[in-house]
Amino acid sequence: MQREYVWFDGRLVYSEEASVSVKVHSLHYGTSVFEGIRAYSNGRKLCVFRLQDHMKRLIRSANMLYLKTSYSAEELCEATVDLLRKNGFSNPVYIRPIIFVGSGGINLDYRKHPVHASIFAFPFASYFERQGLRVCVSSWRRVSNTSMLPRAKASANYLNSCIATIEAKISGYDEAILLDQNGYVSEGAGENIFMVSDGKLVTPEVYSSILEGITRDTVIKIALDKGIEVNCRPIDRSELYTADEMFFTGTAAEVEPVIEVDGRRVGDGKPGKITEEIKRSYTDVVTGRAQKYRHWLTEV
Ligand code: PY5
Repeated sequence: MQREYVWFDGRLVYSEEASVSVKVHSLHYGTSVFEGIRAYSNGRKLCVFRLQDHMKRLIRSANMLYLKTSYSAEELCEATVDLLRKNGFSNPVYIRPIIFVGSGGINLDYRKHPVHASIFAFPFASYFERQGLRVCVSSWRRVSNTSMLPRAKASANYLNSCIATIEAKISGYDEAILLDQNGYVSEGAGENIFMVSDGKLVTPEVYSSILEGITRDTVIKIALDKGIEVNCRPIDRSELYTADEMFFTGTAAEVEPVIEVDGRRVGDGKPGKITEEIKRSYTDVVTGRAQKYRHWLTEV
């Protein structure tokens, strides 16, 4: 078996060599930021989808948390391509870059602590175990701007996502939808959410404490290309129960239909037509079949 490589602080090393101490600050306080990126085959080569946009968001997340990394977005993009070349993974691949605070004591002000960066990748097909999800509105609210930084893809935010996911699964659902502090729909535990109502797409605006998803942005552009109107606005919980169609978007989740919310069927309880159409177009875009969006692909 071929040994797996990981990019760690500027070098490609064997996976087992990329290890850290139990003293690292990020293990104790969640002081890290990360990204989730995918690469798909275009039939000839593996292509990373919107690599630059993901790495820019990573650096923005780091800056929001006073995390000073010595690597630029461009350097991290190059490192990703090197890593994928070195590993020679089969299609599709999930890529996980992380910037984290290292060892330096238990003080909460970590600005003088060392900061590490790493990227690993692995073959990864679907995030959800089944197609067409049964979901619930969580009893937990999405982290808000009054206490955290929802815009940052910060590891600490994910404890909020984890507890909501586990609560939903214990109750027999596939995924949780979190409301924002004002009671409006925010997003899934690890995805953005869209509804289809009267042929239009509706998705929460950025002010509902969402992570501004790159898949969300991709889907909005795909919908507008098709002449489908997109409204970004607050969504009431009860509106979820009247939607014709619903789906999640995310790098891991891709475009995933939701067929039931809180025990109520969405539309006729099957993945909707517009959802399926957008899902097909999304696959075309990420696999290089859509000429217009080839600039989003980085060939490995
Ligand atoms: N909202 C949250 C809370 C997320 O975790 C994600 C992505 C998104 C929205 C969608 O963002 P994007 O479209 O830019 O991926 N979640 C990660 C992912 O890789 C981690 C999931 C466990 O999809």
